[in-house]
Amino acid sequence: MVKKIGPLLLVLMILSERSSFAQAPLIPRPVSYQQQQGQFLLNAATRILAPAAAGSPDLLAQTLRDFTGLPLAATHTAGENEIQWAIDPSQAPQAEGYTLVAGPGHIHITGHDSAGVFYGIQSLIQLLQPQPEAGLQDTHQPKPGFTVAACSITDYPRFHYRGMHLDVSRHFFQVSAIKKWINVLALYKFNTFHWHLTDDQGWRIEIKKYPLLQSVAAWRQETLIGHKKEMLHRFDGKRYGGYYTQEEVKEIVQYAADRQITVIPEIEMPGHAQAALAAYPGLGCTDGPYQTGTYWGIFDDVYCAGNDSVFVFLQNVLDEVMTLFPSRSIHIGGDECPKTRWAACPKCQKRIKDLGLKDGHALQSYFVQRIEKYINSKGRNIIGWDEILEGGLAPGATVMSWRGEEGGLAAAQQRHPVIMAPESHLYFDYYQSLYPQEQLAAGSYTPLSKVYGYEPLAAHPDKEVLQYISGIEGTLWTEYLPTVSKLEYMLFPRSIALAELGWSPFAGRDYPDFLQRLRSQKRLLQHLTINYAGNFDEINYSSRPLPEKGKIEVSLSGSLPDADVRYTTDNSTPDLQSPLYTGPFTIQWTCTVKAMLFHRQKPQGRLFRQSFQLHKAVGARVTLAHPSLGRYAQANEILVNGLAGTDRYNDGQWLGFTGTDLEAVIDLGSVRNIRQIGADVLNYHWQKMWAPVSLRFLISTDGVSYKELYQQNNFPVNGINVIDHSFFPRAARYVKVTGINKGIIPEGEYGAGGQALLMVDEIRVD
Ligand code: TNX
Repeated sequence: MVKKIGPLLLVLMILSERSSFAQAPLIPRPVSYQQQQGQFLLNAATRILAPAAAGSPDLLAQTLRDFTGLPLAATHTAGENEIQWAIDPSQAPQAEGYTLVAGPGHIHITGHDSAGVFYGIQSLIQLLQPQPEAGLQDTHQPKPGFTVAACSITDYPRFHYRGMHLDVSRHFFQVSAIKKWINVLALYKFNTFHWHLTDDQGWRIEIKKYPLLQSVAAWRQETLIGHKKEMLHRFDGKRYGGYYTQEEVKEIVQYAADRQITVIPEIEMPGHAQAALAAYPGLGCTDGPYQTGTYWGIFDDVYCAGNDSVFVFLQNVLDEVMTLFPSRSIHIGGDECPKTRWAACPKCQKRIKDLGLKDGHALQSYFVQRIEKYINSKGRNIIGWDEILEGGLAPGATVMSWRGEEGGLAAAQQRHPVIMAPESHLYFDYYQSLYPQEQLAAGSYTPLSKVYGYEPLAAHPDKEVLQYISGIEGTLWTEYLPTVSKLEYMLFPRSIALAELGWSPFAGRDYPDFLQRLRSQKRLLQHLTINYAGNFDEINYSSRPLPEKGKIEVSLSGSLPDADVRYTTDNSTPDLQSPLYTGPFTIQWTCTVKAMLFHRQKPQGRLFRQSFQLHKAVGARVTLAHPSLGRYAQANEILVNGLAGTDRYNDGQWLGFTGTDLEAVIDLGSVRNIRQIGADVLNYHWQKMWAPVSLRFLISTDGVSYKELYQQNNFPVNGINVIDHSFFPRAARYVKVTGINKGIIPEGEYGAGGQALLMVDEIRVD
């Protein structure tokens, strides 16, 4: 056939083929998008033709009116300049799926169901391009209208559970803020809102039977200032709280349902219950008094598992909750429940004895199963954090895997539905940038690219197991997010990346392409007054030591198209006169690289800064007696790469040792004169990271007999301990650094009884 086509036609075909590859600026990326000739013009004369059966047509039409500011009158007859929608499962065969055809004069949206129609309209909103001089923002000007490039879309979701979680206990958000949140979730085709309503620091849902939940548990005396890791704790002295009335809850549930979102309530148990205990001390193991939590963490005071009136209380609470929330699933928490009080509680011990249970963990499982039976008896299922798996569950229970993916996989193997919400990739309370300018966050580092790179179905090779993974969820814990604007900053754009993971086929996943579409959505986010983090195009770097020369090669990169990077190494702030970055450059002494993006000669975003330490061990060979394993395993050489680990402890610079000691030997290559030695170790007990019991530095010229140079046994800093020791010059080729692991985490500390992590970085020799 190709032979018959003339060359000109072939060129035309290739061109049109190309344009059919052009991406729509849609997020999530649709299953298929074909661009066509022409465009639809949406203006004041455009009408809407929609049967009443296709969802709530008024709401859909109103959504379009709100976005465009155009009247968009309803019509009942087919004609020109119309947007039409309908439900037709034969045209859009997948649940929640839709087709959208836009051409000059008409837009047709066909949904498999009302959700499909709704999602077609969300796509249409994203496709609207304001005509010149009409901004979505300027509401006072008459609107000339919008264009939609002619196209044909077929679309449906990859996962049927696409969730976002919000903690309203640690900080409380008004109904209006929740509605705004739901609007944006809907725009990105999420279908589940997991509402974390109770925790130690506040009970946020009205329960009519228990008025003290409103007057006591909904309030705390004051709130911690700064990060929980900071010792001593400081407080703001201000009473804080609030709760949603049942009327407000109903309003939110309906508001979400209208937007195809199921709200799943979470009532935490048996742990994270201190606020409830403050109101009703009889629910605890001791008689209290308790007070609503004023700082963050895990509290020993939990619901008593030996006291039947606790179950009566929870069942009564759940009765009211189930009346308010029609969701099939009710989240009962189940995470982070210390067994300390149970161990000392006669009632709990009696229960253990009477039922022949093994220990506190079995008691937790008894607790969860008893509640599960109750919820099942009401025709509902439970969801719980992965701890609920320990001890066995009824078949319908869904496991939400947050401590990595292992819990989820174990649950899937037992044929439980699983939602992947691994803390490593989908916790949006973590930092999204390594720049020191970021505002306080919970810890750790989860950039947009890492979220986008998450693949829930890569967790296991067996398709049988994978079929139980029903979806994914991002979580937003709000310890450090007191305002809507900070909440949004953490959520966007990471939740938008998550939306694509949940909806779009894996095959087309492409980060640069996603970034391109994301940039084109900035206007929409601004229109919605979302305070998104615009730092995803910031400068990144990589570096590698050039050992022979005692130098480090530095590469800079930025994803912003058509932008220049200019940099300095003399501590000055880069300007238009500073060297233009054109490729990797070398540095040969300790310095800070500063860099700035310039777009059309104007600086963009924040100043990039990275310090490099050029010492004698940079690039040297490192041998470890015991390998670093697990989450903080890295190449040995990061110990001597000239870069120091930061307080974002998963920045890739720290080398972690669990269950073993540190014993590193650094070979300088030849005998050198040295007079200074050092290393960094991390004390973050709230992350199970413990400085070594002792750290020793030894030197040798032959690698056989070593002499001790320095030993340190005390690391007082809560955070990064910098050890530097100077001495009269000595000859050495080998430097040995040993650190004795703390071993088992002591009682009363986070992770007590488990293995401590010894975290070490940059070993400096000079
Ligand atoms: C762990 S994730 C928690 C929450 C905290 C969060 C902070 C989970 C089930 N429990 O209580 O808010 O870490 O990142």
